[in-house]
Amino acid sequence: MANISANDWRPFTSFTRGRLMPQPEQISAVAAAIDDNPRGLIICGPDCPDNGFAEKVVALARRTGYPILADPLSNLRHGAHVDELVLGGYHTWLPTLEGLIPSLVIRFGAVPTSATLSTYLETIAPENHIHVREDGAWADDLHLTHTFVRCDPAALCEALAGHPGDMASGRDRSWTSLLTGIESGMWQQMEYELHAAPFFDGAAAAQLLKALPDGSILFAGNSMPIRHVDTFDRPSKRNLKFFGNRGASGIDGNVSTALGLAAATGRHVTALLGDITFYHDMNGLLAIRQHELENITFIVLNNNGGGIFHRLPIARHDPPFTELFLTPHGLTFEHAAAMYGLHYTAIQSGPTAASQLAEAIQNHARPQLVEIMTSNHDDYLQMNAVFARVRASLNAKEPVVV
Ligand SMILES: Cc1ncc(C[n+]2csc(CCOP(=O)(O)OP(=O)(O)O)c2C)c(N)n1
Repeated sequence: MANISANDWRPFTSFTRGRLMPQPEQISAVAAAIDDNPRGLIICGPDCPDNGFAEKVVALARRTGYPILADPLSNLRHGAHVDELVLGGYHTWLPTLEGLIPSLVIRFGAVPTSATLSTYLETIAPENHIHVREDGAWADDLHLTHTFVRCDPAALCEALAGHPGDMASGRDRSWTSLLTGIESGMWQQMEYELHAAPFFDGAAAAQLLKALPDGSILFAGNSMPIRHVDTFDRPSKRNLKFFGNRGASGIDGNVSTALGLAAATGRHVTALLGDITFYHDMNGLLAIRQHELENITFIVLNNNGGGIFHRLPIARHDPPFTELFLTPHGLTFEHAAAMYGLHYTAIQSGPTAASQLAEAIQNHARPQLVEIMTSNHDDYLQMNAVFARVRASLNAKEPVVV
């Protein structure tokens, strides 16, 4: 253990926590479930542990042939551990999987970001649903869990990956290759569709994800940014860490959280935020001067309101939709950038927007604010159109075979 008292400063009270190691009977129970279920799925939600878990859960996936659906906030989508079993495109392709059902789901972490994934799980209600968490916190609002295993997930995965049982021999290779095939076909098609579509918020997120500097951190704000990241972030071997405030307090404090990450880690942080989220916590920008932060880039998708609300039934009732839900403000943030000492770039939607964004991320002085002017309604329409086209193409290429 580190010599806590040798630090220059220390908290009033220090806490240390040991690991809750899996017991032999816990390991054998999960191993037996794997033995009995050749068609399985591993789901890693937000807040998976950062103690070697990524490598160990991938080893378990290789051993069992169970693909991993990795939430962007699980921090499994990027890193040296990533291989073809780490899937990130499921929000788009899951609805095309009609008729194919895994009989075992092993879940780690908190409730996944993707509503499509939740709907899928609710619809198929897998016969065996195991949830593993060390802190014991319930994170299954659908109440599908049959077995809750309370222990260190990394230690459990390690024990299972090296288990002497029969786990590998019964695996359903056609299930594994079906999912990995749909995943790679989906990304190919998505690339094509984004290229063909006019620029919109989702396309900005996709462009940003490709341009993130290696070794950096992305903070994805609540509302649509984290959902766009979930949709457009393709797993890779790049060294990236993602953070978000899901389940904390909505759009509160997102600017401050991103700045806290920059101050605490010293790594470059890119914060992708909606305009209302940015505006709501704009006072937090003072921390840039107070802590002399240079390692921060804010990318604000200024679609003039809360675009997420187009996805709710209230959108069909205007008034009061525009005034009370969408809340357009007509502001731009150039003066706020000047006030808090941020380098400022404005990008208008259009054919050159994607390249301007890539340029701004790579080349401009920091701290900086890049404001992208988009339309909340166009984002809604384009997202629906892109989903429909990609899913139609997957259905056409991948006839559903059980
Ligand atoms: C503190 C707080 N107040 C209100 C809300 C309700 N709320 C959810 S999303 C949202 C609008 C966010 O708009 P924006 O940041 O522009 O993102 P977009 O929806 O356009 O992606 C609001 C007000 C919330 N989540 N948290």
